[in-house]
Amino acid sequence: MTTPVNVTVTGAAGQIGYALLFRIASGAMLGPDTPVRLKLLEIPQAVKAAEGTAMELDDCAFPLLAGVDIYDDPTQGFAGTNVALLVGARPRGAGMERADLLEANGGIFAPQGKAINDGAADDVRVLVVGNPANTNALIAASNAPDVPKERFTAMTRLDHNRALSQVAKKAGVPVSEVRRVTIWGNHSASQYPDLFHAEVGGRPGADLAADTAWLTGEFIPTVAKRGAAIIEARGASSAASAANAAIDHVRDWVLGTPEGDWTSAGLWSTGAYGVPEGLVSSFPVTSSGGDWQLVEGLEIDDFSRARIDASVAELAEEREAVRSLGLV
Ligand code: NAX
Repeated sequence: MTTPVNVTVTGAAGQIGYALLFRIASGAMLGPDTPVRLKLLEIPQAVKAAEGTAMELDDCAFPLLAGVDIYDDPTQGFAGTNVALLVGARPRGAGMERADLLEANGGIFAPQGKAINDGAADDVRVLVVGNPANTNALIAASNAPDVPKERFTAMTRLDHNRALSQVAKKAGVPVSEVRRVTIWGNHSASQYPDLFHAEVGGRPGADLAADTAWLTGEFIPTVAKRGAAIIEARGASSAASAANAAIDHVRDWVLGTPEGDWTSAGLWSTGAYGVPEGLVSSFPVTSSGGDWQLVEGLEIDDFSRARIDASVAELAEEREAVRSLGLV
C-alpha cells in the first residue's frame, strides 16, 4: 500500500471541521488511490468533541483512512504533516476591535507557523481557512522561515465558487460552462470578483460585465457579502460550502487544474499585478506538477484596477497592524 499522506486539520471539532474530515477520509481531496492519516489539532476544551468525530470517522470504515490522531499541541499536531488545513481561528467577539482580533489570531498562527517550520514534512502544503485568512497565512508563513513562502496559501476558493454559481445563474448556463473567473485581493467584503477575462457559455464574460448595474449593484456585492447572507439565513456561518472549497483548493493544488481554466487562491505576492511583495493576496492561478502558477499578462482596466487596489490596501493595513504587534 502507498504510504499514507499526513493531513493535519486544526479546529477539527468545529463546524467546518465536521464537514471536511469525512470528505478527506473518503478520498475527495487527494484522490481515490491515496490513503490518508488524519491529525486533528484542537484546543484542550474541544478535544473530547474531536474524539467524538474520530469515533464517527471509525464508524465510516473508509478504506483510505489509515488512522486518526488527536492533539492539543501544535508541535505534535504538525509533526511530519504533508497537508495542513488551518481552520481553527479566533472569531471576532462582541466589542472586539480589529487589532484585538489580529492579536488573538497571531497567538494561534505564529506558534502554528513555527511548529510547521520545525516539524512538518519537507513537501508541506498549507491552506489557511480561519479568518482573517490572508493575514493569518501571512503570520504563519512569516513564522516559518525555512518553508518556501509559496507553500502557504489562504482560501478564496469559496468566493471563487460563489462567483461561478452567481454567473451561471445570471447567464442561464451550467456552472461547468463558466471559466476563468478571478477573485482578487482579500477574503473580505473588499474582495474583487473579476469577470472581464472569464468565458461564460462560450461567450466573453465581459459581455455580462457590460451590464454595469448588475455588475456593481448585484454581482460584486452578492459574492462579497455572501458569508453574511448565509449567517442571516442559516443562523450559522458557511460550513459545508467552506469545507468543499478547501477540498477543491487542495485537490487542484496537488492534482492540477483543468486545461483551459484557472482558479483563485491567496498566495504570497512576489509583486505581480501591482500587489506589494509579501502580502498574501488572491490571484488567478493554475496548478500543475503540485505547484501553483500565477496567470500572467492579464490586462487590467481602470475599473478592475481601482477595486484590486482597494482590497490590496486593506491587506496592507492588516499587515501594518500585525507588524506593529510584532507578529510578522
Ligand atoms: P467553529 O467556531 O465552528 O470552529 C472553530 C474550531 O477551532 C473550534 O472547534 C475551536 O475549538 C477551534 N480552535 C480555536 N483555536 C484553535 C487553536 N489554537 N488550535 C486548534 N483549534 C482551535 O468555526 P467554523 O465555522 O468551523 O469556522 C472556522 C474558521 O473558518 C473561522 O475563522 C471562520 O471565520 C473561517 N471561515 C473562512 C472562510 C473562507 O472562505 N476563508 C469561509 C468560512 C468561514 O467563515
